[in-house]
Amino acid sequence: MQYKADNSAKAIFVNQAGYAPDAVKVAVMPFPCEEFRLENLQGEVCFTGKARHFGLDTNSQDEVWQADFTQWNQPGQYRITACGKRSAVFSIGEDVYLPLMKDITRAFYFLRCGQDLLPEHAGEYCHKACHRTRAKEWENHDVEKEVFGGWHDAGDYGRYVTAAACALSHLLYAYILYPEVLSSLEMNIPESGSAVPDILSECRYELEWIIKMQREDGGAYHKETTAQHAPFVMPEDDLGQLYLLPVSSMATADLAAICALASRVYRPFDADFADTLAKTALLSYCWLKKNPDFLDFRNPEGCGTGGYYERDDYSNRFWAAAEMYALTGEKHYHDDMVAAMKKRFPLSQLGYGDVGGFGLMCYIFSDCEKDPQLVERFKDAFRSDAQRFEKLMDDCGYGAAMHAGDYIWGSNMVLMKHAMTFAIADRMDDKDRYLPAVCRQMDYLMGVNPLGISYVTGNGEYRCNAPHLRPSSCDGIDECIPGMVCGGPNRRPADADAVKLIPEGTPPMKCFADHDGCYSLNEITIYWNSPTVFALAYMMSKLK
Ligand code: 9MR
Ligand code: ZN
Repeated sequence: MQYKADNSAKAIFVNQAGYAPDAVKVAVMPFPCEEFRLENLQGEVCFTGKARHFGLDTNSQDEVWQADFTQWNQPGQYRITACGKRSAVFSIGEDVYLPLMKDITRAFYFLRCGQDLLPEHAGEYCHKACHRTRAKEWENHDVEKEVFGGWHDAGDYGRYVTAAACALSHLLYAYILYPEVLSSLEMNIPESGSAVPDILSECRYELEWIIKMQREDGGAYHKETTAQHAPFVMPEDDLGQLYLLPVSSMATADLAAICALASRVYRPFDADFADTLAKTALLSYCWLKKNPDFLDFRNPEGCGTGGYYERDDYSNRFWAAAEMYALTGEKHYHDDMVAAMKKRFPLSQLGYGDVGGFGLMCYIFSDCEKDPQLVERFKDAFRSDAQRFEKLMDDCGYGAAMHAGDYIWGSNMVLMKHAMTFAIADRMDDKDRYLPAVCRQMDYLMGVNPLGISYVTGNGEYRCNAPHLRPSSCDGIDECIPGMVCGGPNRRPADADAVKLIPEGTPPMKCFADHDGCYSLNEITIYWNSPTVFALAYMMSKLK
């Protein structure tokens, strides 16, 4: 299945999810143009403006012109036209981002494992429960455990603790910082209608699974997968033996951290669950204290599923100590946090491979007793990142805060993590300075990019529709499950189809194909959706 986004005649690139009336609005054109027009769907010209010649954009090798129509804030449906070319249709309006938010949060529901997805929630994408058999310890097949549940990680059916903790952290912090957006969000999931916000019910589905990934001694299995990735079959037809792969210190620390954080979040809704989470966090934390050395994870021979390798566990231990301190206020965790920090600083990353930024956020935003100097240091780490990213954005014709080296496997996560950094910097300093920067990162994701493609399935006129996502390749339905954030351009294509499709020398921003074989370009994962939820929640909290 390959979907061709025919944007050749429509080389004016806009955010296809639309613009809030007050948002910055910049369309991009890779052709010379002096004047542009904003037209409604009757073809009436509502606004005209002069295009700005940006010059050569390095990472796309396009010479680009920018059409700024920020001034126009009347609700409606429009296209930008110039020199006989036109953009996709887009809307300006209040709540324009709500359908996108619903889709990118419901994406997690669609990835649920171990449960029937019912037509009333999943529509035509309903399917039977999958992966409910007991998993064997890889190293000792006599030990079996019931560990079903959680979200499929991505286009594959594996479930991985560090990836899960990272996605949950993006989502729970988004909830903590932007409750006005997320607590009332209706997601139409089985738990909808209860007193608990839907987003928290969805996260709980993953948390219940992560708790099961804890071994009796507190260590966390790194992942639960079959030995190799499944062929392209529906999840319920993937009947391979499930394994629990060995404990790692990264998984254990991330499990402690996320359970401690969740314990704080769920306390007002369910004290018993909050207690269970706190107990789980403590047990894993004790394991970390007893096992102070880095316990690495590498795929054992015979196992070919995702590795989620990390070079050390400093950031993970730092995050765990920070969350335990925020949960309990006990000083010894503070000491641990400071000790872990000395091993590597700054720790402002927000991804699965380096989770230090979650520790910084935890300390900055929690109300436990804090060392003011440390708070400033932590804030400065985000502030200096944000300044650096802003410069990258200004140097990019498409407004992406990315340098050439950022176009890696899952580059859209880098983009959304940078959007998160802007949002965090604003929150710390109580300003809206970076609001336009966050909007422009979202614009790139939703179509203001040299391919003119929306990287979110089901959203936008010219959108990705053939991601590497097993159910969508097997379900016989033309339209992909909506709301999935695709990985995006990768200047080092790493799968056979991508190597064939992307000619050598293609500029980084164009190393992409909407083809379900191209897992190094076009897969989806929980932790590419989650920072997008965070960034969009920030935008929705600021823009009416
Ligand atoms: O997101 C991961 C990316 O950063 C790595 O470069 C890549 C190769 O190791 O793996 C990605 O993670 C994949 C995981 O290993 C298995 N599930 C699908 C993930 C997304 O492609
Ligand atoms: Zn499953």
